[in-house]
Amino acid sequence: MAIVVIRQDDRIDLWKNALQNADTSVKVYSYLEEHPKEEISMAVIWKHPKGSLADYPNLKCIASAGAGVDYIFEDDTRPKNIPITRIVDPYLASDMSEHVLAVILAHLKNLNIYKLDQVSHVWEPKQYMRIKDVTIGILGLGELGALTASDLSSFNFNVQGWSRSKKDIEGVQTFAGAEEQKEFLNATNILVCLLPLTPATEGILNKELLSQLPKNAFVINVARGGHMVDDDLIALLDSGHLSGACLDVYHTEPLPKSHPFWNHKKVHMTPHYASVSDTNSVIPQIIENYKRLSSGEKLQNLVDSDKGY
Ligand code: NDP
Ligand code: OXD
Repeated sequence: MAIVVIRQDDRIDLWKNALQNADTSVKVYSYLEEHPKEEISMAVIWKHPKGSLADYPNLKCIASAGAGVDYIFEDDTRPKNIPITRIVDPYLASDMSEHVLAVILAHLKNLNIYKLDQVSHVWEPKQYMRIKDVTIGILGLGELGALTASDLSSFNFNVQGWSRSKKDIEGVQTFAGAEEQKEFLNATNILVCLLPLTPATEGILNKELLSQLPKNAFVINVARGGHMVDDDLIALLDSGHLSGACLDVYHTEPLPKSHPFWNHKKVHMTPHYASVSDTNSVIPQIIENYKRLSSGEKLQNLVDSDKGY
């Protein structure tokens, strides 16, 4: 049994070394080096090249190095009947919560607009908003959404959240399912998307949904680019229905230079870095699952393949 790390970014050696150092008795390979493919039982992956998982005849587990697993389901050549695990980690959740708080405060206090004004040497005081006067609506109340919601509530924001099944989170008004979505949207001034990308949520941030937000609502997408219908967002920003958007995720990453988001004054962007798996924090759960795989025990942080998250 052995682990292969498959990812196409510059963190592949960091991940390989962190796994190796966490347990020197485990054999860990980078997919870029010569390695015995039939020995590999676990693939620790992040945005792997499509088709690469099919190279391992004895693969028993696909471990996503992040919380999202949409990119795994997009690969039709993946082995279908083995478990998929994902990252559930306190820092991944608290980093996301901190990011969302920072974006919201920057919006309330016009910091992004002032930065643009500074670049153009413009002195123009603007009305700011108060925490008590805005309602934050969070789409998705899972590991990240639930913590973000309760943290925002502890800062005295009015917070509500929407998910597939009903949740009970102190200080947060919760809504569930299609039938409660309209009420949730109608009362949301700042919408935060923390849904997984699945066939049911793809394109959910479209004209129909975003139009149900009150005028001047602000949209934060920190989930996946595939949730957003980019042209619908731009149309609602241009018509004045939405006051702005802050995006961390995009259909294509890095965002192509020609994309209209780059030059849109109401769009604020970060480069898919709201919250990143910290190897120090997350490697132990992967090694634990590797041991469980070896001894035939139930794995932690399993993905439900029927739901796709
Ligand atoms: P979870 O799986 O823990 O939570 C997902 C939530 O979305 C659940 O509350 C679930 O409802 C809800 N949901 C799923 N499908 C639907 C639907 N069709 N209708 C309504 N609600 C739905 O995910 P995490 O919180 O761990 O992560 C969320 C996403 O955040 C990830 O999938 C990833 O795409 C993104 N992410 C982005 C990062 C970044 O840096 N930008 C970093 C990490 C993650 P229920 O509870 O009822 O099942
Ligand atoms: C994740 C991400 O899903 O970084 O973990 O987007």
